[in-house]
Amino acid sequence: MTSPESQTPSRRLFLSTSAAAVAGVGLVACSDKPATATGAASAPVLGTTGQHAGSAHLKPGELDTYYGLWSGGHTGDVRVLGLPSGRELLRIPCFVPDALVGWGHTNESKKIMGTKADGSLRYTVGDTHHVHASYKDGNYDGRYAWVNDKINSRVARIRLDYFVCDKITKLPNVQGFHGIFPDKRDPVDAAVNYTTRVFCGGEFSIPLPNAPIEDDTKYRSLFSCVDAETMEVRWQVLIDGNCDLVATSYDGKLAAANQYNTEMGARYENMMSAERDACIFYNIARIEQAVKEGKVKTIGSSKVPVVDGTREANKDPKTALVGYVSVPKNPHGVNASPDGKYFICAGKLSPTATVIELAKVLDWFDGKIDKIDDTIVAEVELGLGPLHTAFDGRGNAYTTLFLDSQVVKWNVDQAIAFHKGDKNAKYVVDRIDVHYQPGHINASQSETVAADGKYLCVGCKFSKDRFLPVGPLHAENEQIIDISGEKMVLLADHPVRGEPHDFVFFKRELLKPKQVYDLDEFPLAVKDPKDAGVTRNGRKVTVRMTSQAPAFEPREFKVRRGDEVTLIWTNLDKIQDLTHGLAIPDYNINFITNPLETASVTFTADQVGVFWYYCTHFCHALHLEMRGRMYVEA
Ligand code: RUQ
Ligand code: CUA
Ligand code: CA
Repeated sequence: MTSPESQTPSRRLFLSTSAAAVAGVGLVACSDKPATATGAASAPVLGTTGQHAGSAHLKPGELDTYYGLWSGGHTGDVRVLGLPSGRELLRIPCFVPDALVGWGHTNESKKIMGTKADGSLRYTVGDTHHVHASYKDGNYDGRYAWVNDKINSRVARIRLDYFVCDKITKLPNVQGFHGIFPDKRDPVDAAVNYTTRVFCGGEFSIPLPNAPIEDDTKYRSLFSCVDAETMEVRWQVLIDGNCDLVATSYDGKLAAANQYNTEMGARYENMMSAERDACIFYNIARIEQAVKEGKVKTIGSSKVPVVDGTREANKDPKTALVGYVSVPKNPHGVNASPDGKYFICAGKLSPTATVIELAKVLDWFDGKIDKIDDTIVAEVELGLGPLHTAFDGRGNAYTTLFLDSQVVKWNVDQAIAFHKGDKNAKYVVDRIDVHYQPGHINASQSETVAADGKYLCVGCKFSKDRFLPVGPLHAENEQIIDISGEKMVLLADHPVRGEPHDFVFFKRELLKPKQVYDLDEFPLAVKDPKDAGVTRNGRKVTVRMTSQAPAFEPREFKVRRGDEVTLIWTNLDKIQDLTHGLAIPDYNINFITNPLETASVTFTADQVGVFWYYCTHFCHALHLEMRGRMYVEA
């Protein structure tokens, strides 16, 4: 570890277990820095430097130039933001029911979310952390995005043509599914230049198969590979330590996860007892070969093939499926530089960032390098509590400093030169105060070959005094920073509903969203109002319904008490923005259909009377008049 006086204040000490225990509060809470920062950092405000890429303020009617995908945290959704304005455009429900669209209420969404034998939802809570999109030729291709659910170890796929979740997969034998990243191309077939796999890191170690065993030395974690198309789990790797964040290389050959718990401790004191932890590298082609050759086992009732990635089984680099690179104490975050050369692990409990050269990692797997730690080309001090890193495509990295409430901009080549011994190499370029305690960070197009170095978004975990107080629960503060010049310029604060976590943002041209559905997307579509009506099969009744503003078809229908009613509804309005809602009073039913969308609900007609079903989504001058009667006869 190197520590130049000129680049980092002397108070930046390596946090030992005892020091951190004493100052434990500093690791979880925040300093009481006032809004007007008096620290050493320069924090120019828009307009004072005149070197900004643009304003975060758009004129009425002006469109944003970037799409942003934000994970919603324990609201279980993904949000779509326009950047640089920071305006929220949509929430895409995934793991948690949503009242606006009826997610978790319609039969179609329940099927995606997963149900119990009685038809009710298996899970109604979620915890999304990381959202990443599919790649082609090193840039986003607008097909899919994926997001993790930490609580129940599920991965959701979002179709980026309709901005909807279309599949959810549960990872077997995994608890605390944290990091997720799609591959960027195939490791062997050069023709497959797009995402075909999604890698998922298991954070918590558990007995495998799970059983109430107290001896934590028997616990292990799994790293999982999910097929991007079928969403089936292809294989898993049993590892020592745990997985935190995940990164993938541009050639498809490597994936990595930082490990903060190489100690495999069950309590935090034990999790931070070692001075160094690791970044584990996965050799994807070798793992797939081992799976092909059947060098696998299975765990419990799961049929997913599991290969052995423990240290003991991977000592010989020439046959190793994985390699463990040592990095300082409890690292957090691993990010791939857009030039494809490096993965960077931030130190969290160490004030450093570690730069690992991927060509050297491949050399190690080829037996050309003896010690895997010789793949480290820099380990430099940045500040206190480094967490995540973004890139501008001009050789600079931007790392959040959680404890310092700062973003530090540093030059990767200079850091490598400094690490090599050039004490004149100035790698820290700039620092800026953020408000407060930043976690994730990302730059426009950051982890793509097209990193454009224009904007930086910072997810601040504490907003404290930045917004009007609204009681004890604070809005989070997402800040946007102009990084087009030498110095960073803070452009705007955006309050966001808790608790967004990670995000990516990219040029709007990369997406081609459709605003009207295709009727053929839905096998149950009622394509013509003439097909609307009631059919009965014993106590099972099917109501086929269509809508065209301002009327439902049929406008009334009869069922009998005790019938199991399935109502299938197609919105036949094919004009963009013409969404209708369908609510049935006292039956707990309310969902929408967008233009040419079909959705259905199933309920038991258990109350007798007249029930006015009505449109809940403002659609027409006669929106209030858009209603009909359901008669439930005794
Ligand atoms: S981790 S604040 Cu859940 Cu994304 Cu780093
Ligand atoms: Cu249809 Cu309002
Ligand atoms: Ca540790």
